[in-house]
Amino acid sequence: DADDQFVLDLPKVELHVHIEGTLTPELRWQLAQRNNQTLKLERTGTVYTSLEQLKKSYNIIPARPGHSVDNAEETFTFFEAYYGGFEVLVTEQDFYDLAMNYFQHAASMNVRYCEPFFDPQGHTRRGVSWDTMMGGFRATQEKAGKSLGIKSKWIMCFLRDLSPESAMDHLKAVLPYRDMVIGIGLDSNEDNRPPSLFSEVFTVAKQAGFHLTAHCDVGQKDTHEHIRQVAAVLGGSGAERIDHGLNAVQDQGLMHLIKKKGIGMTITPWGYLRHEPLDEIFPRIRTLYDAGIQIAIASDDPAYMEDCWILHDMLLTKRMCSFSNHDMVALTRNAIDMCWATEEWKSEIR
Ligand code: ES4
Ligand code: ZN
Repeated sequence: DADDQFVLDLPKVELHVHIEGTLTPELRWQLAQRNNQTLKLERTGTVYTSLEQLKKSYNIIPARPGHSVDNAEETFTFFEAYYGGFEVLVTEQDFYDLAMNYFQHAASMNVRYCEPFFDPQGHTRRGVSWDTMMGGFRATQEKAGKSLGIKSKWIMCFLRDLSPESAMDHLKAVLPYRDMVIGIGLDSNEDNRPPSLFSEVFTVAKQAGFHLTAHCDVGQKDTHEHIRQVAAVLGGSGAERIDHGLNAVQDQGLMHLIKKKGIGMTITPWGYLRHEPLDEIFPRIRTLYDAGIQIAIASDDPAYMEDCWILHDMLLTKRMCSFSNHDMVALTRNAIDMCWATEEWKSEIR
């Protein structure tokens, strides 16, 4: 309807999307064919012999309401599915195609600037070279800038379930590509992996001029302490953004800290429904917004989230938070304010 069209037409900035999380089953199938790879589920040895079968593996557990998962043999946890997908990314062309598929989707939703995450450790540990990975990303970035009108900068994430030493090695290795990379993030499995384990490498990254952010997902153990560390410790005095951090609403001290420091939060609503019901999620988003904290709506891992991209997340948020068109403009402005583009780029979007 007209309101949906209004949201579609908004010039968007996307600040929380994992490029590897945009690998659709169709593209994964195509890349596997091109690379002569057999697609299989390592845990059970199941071989995927058709695209239809592969698509079922995107039904990840725990299931959402209305998305039943009845055969655990053929289903993944999110991390199994996500890292399983990495295997088809081998050549520079694969990285180009992955990113171009995202940029095309993004352009169709009127995304004008984005800061996609990438997980280099998930590639270097399979023997992929930096030049392969970054060469593909660079070519896409240039092409998307020219032919799709989307500007971008990359955010390199450290896998927090790997060591801080590995993170430091990757920070050093990305320096030759630093014109492409604007920031450093922290993702992967948060269990027993507090951000403070990575304080040193984040401090070095900040000194090297990178912007900083880190994930504090919903439904995580110790989430309030993790949020506090991102807000107050990383980089010496805290990161500029928090990815997710929705549980801050339960802690007045954290709310105050985030507001006072002007920390922006990226919010990916569709993903949260895997952890908690609608009526837990949306009132919290509304609380952050009403408290005047900067939040930006984004998509996280669209290929693994029922093919829901930033537009769907925005429409869902609008409906469930009862946001007006005016509020949706304000959310879009937040994303522009929170992004790490130059003032010149920002003013082109505003
Ligand atoms: C992620 Cl949903 C989620 N959580 C943590 N790390 C991630 N990397 C990509 N998607
Ligand atoms: Zn994420």
